Amino acid sequence: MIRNLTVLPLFRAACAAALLFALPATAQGTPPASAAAPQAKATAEEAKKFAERVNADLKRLWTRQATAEWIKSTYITDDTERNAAWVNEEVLAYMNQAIKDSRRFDGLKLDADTARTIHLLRVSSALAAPSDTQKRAEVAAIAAKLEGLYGKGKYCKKSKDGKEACRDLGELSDVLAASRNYDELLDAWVGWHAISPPMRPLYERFVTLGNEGAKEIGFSNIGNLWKSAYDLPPEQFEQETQRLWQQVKPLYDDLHCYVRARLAKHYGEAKVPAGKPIPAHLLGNMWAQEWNNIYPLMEPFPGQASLDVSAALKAQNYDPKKMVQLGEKFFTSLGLKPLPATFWERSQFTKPQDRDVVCHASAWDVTYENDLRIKMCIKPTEEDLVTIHHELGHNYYYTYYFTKPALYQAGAHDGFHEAIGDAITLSITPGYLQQAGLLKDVPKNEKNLINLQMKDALEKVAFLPFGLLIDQWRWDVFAGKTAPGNYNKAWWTLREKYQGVAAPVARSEKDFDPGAKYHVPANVPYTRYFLARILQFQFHKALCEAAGFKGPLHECSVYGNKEAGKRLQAMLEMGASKPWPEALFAMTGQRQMDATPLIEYFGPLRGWLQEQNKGQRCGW
Ligand code: X8Z
Ligand code: ZN
Repeated sequence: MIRNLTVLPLFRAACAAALLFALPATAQGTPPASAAAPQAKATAEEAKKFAERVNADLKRLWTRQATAEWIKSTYITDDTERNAAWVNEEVLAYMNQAIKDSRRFDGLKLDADTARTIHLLRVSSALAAPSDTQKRAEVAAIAAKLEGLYGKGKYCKKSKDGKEACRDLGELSDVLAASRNYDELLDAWVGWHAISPPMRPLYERFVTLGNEGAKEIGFSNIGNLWKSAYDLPPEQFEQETQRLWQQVKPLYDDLHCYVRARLAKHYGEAKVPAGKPIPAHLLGNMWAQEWNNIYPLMEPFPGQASLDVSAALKAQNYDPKKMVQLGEKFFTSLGLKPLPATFWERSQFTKPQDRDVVCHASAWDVTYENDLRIKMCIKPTEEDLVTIHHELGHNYYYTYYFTKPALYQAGAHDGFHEAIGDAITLSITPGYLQQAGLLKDVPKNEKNLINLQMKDALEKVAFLPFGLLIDQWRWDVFAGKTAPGNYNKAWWTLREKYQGVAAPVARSEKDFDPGAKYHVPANVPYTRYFLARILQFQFHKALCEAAGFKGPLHECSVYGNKEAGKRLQAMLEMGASKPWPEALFAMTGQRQMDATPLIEYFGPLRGWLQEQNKGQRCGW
């Protein structure tokens, strides 16, 4: 379910079925308005009514969709998959028809809300389906199947005693995070990447059918539909992403150079050669997207105060609920409201033992009426504590806009939604953690600062190229620039180009490595996370200013500050009602996304990295 931007697979908003009452006469397989009998000239007044009806229909449909998706994601079976696919079919049918019907109002002078609603209707879904009933059913079934394959993915192998043991993504990720043994890491990496080849033919068909659907509603392909959701022409949006990448690339390059040199010390120059991409399985994460798990190998000044929050969580027997409560406390300290009681009753915090579920974290408002939940498989680690804040950021967006019409129940753009919780985690300073009892005293000195910044950069800066490249790959796939026969090759070309990482063993077109990353089989657009990594620093700076903080950005924590809370709440309440530059302006006083605050935040580390890298052969 992707309503939430966090994870609805198909849609940016959950959806579902009550088509029968849906749109005028046309919903559900009947011919589009343009093909029907000639209609009287449309009026602005009709457009307004149309927009109101669409919002009401979508709220009902999306609630059904989210309900089916929640059940499926927390209990993967053939039945729950089929059930979700059915509902998705209905939503897809509704969307296709409603968008076509909205064309009647093209060229009319509409009031701002009606115009925005119609625009959002056209771009708010991450998938479009053809109006052909069979094809629509097929694309919905494929979508459910793809996510199911991912959710059920396991790596099984026989041990020496002949017994077969299987490990899921959580267990394999633990190996990637903790092991420092090259071959053991390789085994876990290769094992997980064996789940996705069966997805390949499904994905290929998914692309064909999705593109057909996109064309019917006026987009050249699904990638262009996605790129059109940023209040900019799609080409200009693409340029924006490149502009932002150019702002941060030099910092990424410095980090990459340092990390590679340190890895070479541990694994040997032969395995990690200078001037070459880093093998993708050595960076502490299945996709090499965030590198904080290898902090112990990277620690600039060993022997300083411990920054090991995971150890503290374990030592203090933090259970998942207590971790979520700690997250909630940050938000309420800003003066935001507590989570509703139903959140605690309905969320999935831990992995059920008796069934397959989608463990990939997500946040939901199932009924679009403050029915907030998170779905996670929480472990007592710092990584999961950060993810909890991320998910709660989504929930706090939901809770402040749920009274708005359905199409306004979304972020200013999807990157905003992803950035809220992350902006809050930037306030999780050692001082805050100390007060929460999760760190001992971390004296303020240069060494501790560089250690801390290294840890942050391994998470935040390392992610940037990965956040960008997933959709570079999909945009090209949807546009037909990357043919199915080149899916895997194109993937590794981009991973090398942007991240400077390489596949650790030879890959071929028998593999389908993009499918081993959740958002590809789940069809969740990914550029949002790239934008969020940048926006969160802009938000953090704005919140710090609202709080009256004076001092370097990396020292600021807005914990407990009601002024910062007010500033945040004002933006959350806007939902998607205004083009995003206005929401950004309300929060930061700027109308452009800008990576300067990110660069500013990492100022101290940057200088230190450049010193370390002197004489190194950087780049790849
Ligand atoms: O998918 C997520 C969230 C849910 S919206 C857990 N994230 C991306 C990922 O895991 O790949 C957050 C960071 C990037
Ligand atoms: Zn998210």
